[in-house]
Amino acid sequence: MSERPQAAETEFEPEVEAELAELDVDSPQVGIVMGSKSDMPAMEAAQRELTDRGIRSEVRVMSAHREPDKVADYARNARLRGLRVIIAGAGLSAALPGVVAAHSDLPVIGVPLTSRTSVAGGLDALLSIAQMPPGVPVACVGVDNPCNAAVLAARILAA
Ligand code: RP5
Repeated sequence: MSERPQAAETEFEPEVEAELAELDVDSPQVGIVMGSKSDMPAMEAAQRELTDRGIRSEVRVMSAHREPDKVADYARNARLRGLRVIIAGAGLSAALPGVVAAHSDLPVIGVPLTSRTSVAGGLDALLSIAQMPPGVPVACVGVDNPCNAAVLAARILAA
């Protein structure tokens, strides 16, 4: 019977190992994305909450409708880059959290936001985020409540 070949363990020079360890230590654990710059004043609260809890995060603006390829690339690479949870805030027909969840198996927390032209006080975004089809889950916090998304992300990381 032939022996199955063993996967070779990758060994790096000590300096490279140290650099890799440092990269790992500094890399963000939570990605905070939002559909527009106009969402920034609201979504900054999520980063503040994570920072207060000692959780590293990164913030990016990308629209599921205006920049679909950028969103797909970000979501597909998120796990490889070391992210463990993604918080996605959007207003109006808020497709961003769902599209991120379609391209990544990381937990996605959606934040429905009100914006200048929201209808029914943000109900448009709330339903767009919460009403995902079976098999593509997005956790959904309350309208304009990015803080709760950060608290939930912290709980997921600690679970
Ligand atoms: C959504 O449309 C964004 O998330 C934002 O909440 C809303 C309005 O965007 P802007 O017209 O201000 O860029 O996609």
